[in-house]
Amino acid sequence: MFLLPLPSERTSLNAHLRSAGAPDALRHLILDISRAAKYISYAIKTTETGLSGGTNQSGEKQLQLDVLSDTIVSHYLAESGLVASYASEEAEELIIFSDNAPYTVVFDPLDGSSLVEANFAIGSIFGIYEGLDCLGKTPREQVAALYVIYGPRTLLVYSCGKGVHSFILNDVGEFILYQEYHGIADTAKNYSPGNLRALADNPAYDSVLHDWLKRELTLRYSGCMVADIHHIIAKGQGIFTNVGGSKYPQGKLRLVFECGPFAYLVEQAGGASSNGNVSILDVPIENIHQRTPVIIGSAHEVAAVTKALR
Ligand code: AFP
Repeated sequence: MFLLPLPSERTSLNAHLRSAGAPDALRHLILDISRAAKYISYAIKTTETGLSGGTNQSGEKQLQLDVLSDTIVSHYLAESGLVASYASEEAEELIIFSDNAPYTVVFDPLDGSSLVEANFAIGSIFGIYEGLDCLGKTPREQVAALYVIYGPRTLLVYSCGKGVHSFILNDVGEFILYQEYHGIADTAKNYSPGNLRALADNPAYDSVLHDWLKRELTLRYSGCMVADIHHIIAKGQGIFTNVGGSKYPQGKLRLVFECGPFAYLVEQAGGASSNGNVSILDVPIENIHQRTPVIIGSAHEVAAVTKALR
């Protein structure tokens, strides 16, 4: 019995990108990234003891999954012929491929990799810029952003500036449309407070947390930014924070690989983002590994938290 919808009865990622008016080169690049994500999804499911590096049951040495994911993405970016350079969370420097390809890709190949052993949801994050580099630009200049969440199901969520849309990986290895035009309400009912170690020396953050507790918002925090922001996008409301304290004065998260792509997606869905002063989308990229405080999600809550943290 054929249980999958026939190809003509569903919208593929390719068809959706086409109907969203993505330029051909950008469409091909996003499709190549989605191919890398399928391999990562497969690697997560099939890797045995090598989740954090080691040897499998046959005694073969395995790469750590985050290193393996980085290698997979790098391979597909090179193969696309569309990438001038890329910046990966796993590499110190920008990697240059060519000076006559149209895009720069920034990515975290496996965010939340420390959670793999616990079998929590993890993900990959991507931002796409035009041109040879992202330095000196701001995340607002991204022409697309996407993430893939590897949970009980594998979903890909993208925006190329015309709303935020999600796709589910089906049994024959194709991403098919799951939901179009995700929206984020102004008011949050869920909260996801990161870097709580900062409470000890950031009294304003401590009072924000107590305000959430007093107002009986619901805690939803997994420790993987992809899963925690996906929760906001899937539920259509929520607030996520990761702000500074003595251990991480700028918070723990990176502007280029994590906060920038998510700010693009969340603002596309009608939410807001802030580094405490301006939208994350307007923070200049001075170095590819720079960290930034981040307050992101439902617009009213982002404004209230930003004010309380000043
Ligand atoms: P790993 O990739 O090392 O697991 O870190 C995940 C992460 O960068 C991000 O996904 C989480 O939001 C953040 O760390 C969790 O940080 P806290 O431990 O400060 O909550």
